[in-house]
Amino acid sequence: MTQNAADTVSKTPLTLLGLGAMGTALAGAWLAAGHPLTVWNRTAAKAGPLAARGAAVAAGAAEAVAANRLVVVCLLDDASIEEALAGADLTGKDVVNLITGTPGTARARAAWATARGARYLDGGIMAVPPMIGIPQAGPYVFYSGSRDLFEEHRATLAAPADARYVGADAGFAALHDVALLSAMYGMFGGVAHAFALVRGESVDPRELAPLLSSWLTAMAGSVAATAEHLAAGDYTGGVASSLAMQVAGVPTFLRTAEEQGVSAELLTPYFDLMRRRLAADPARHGAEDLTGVVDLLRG
Ligand code: FVH
Repeated sequence: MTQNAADTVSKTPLTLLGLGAMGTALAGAWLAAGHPLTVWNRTAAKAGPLAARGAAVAAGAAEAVAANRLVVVCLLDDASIEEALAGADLTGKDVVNLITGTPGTARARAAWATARGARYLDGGIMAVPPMIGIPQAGPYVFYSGSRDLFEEHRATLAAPADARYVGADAGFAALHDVALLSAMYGMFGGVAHAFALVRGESVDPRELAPLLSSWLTAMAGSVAATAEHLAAGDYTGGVASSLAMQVAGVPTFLRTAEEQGVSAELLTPYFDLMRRRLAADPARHGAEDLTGVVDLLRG
């Protein structure tokens, strides 16, 4: 991903709006890869270290947008885009929006940019700032929207993190991003419950940690099994742990939480869904795995 600054002449120049934690990391990666870079940030002082590394610093967002055709936006949220770009001329620009937002927000922002004469690509960053520019850390960004924009700027976009195009619907990058992050928060919830169970006992959390990590890694295989079941429309193939067996075990989890003085509030919504699925048709659903919960969530 990183290349010598000597390559600068052949590299696409670009503008980056927003120098928070993520914007600063992105800027560093583009500079390291030799891209001429113009930056703007509401709090101007944050641009100082990047200026010292060769970035041009614009006095305002409109000036920064005017500097280059490719304009990457990494501000806090959609409202900050509205505010920052209110006076900018987007005619003929290629706007890449990297804020974390909803699919609906992305689609609306795509329509907004298109109406102002720009091509639009939305991005969902699957990385935290220290991973940016470090390929071995596995950073990548989901992109959706204008395929022409993506193909034209693919190499530039891939300098900080691998670039993965997921469709012409501008909302799809956000959809993929939020889907993955939602699963992550479910995992965080389970981990918090596990640590709460052992807290106060003579169990060192540092000894539980590797056990938790390896168990969660082993259980990650269930993701592919769920996908296969959803694709097949049959949730009973190759089931090792039936819904009936797992629902029978629910009281054990609830009683253990009670014995340990731990609130089960992170687990009970999921257990309730498991029970509802089983109750709807015990004979049929009892032989399934947990995939049926997906159907209940869709309503
Ligand atoms: N950091 C992370 O771990 C995650 C990783 C995944 C992607 N997210 C999203 O990336 C967007 C930017 O995140 P960030 O980490 O850079 O966020 P901050 O460090 O808080 O910086 C926010 C920047 O936005 C500027 N800003 C805020 N409001 C306005 C406004 N009304 N007008 C103009 N600029 C605004 C702020 O400027 P300043 O406070 O320095 O003046 C920062 O440049 C975000 O969508 C994450 O969800 C990050």
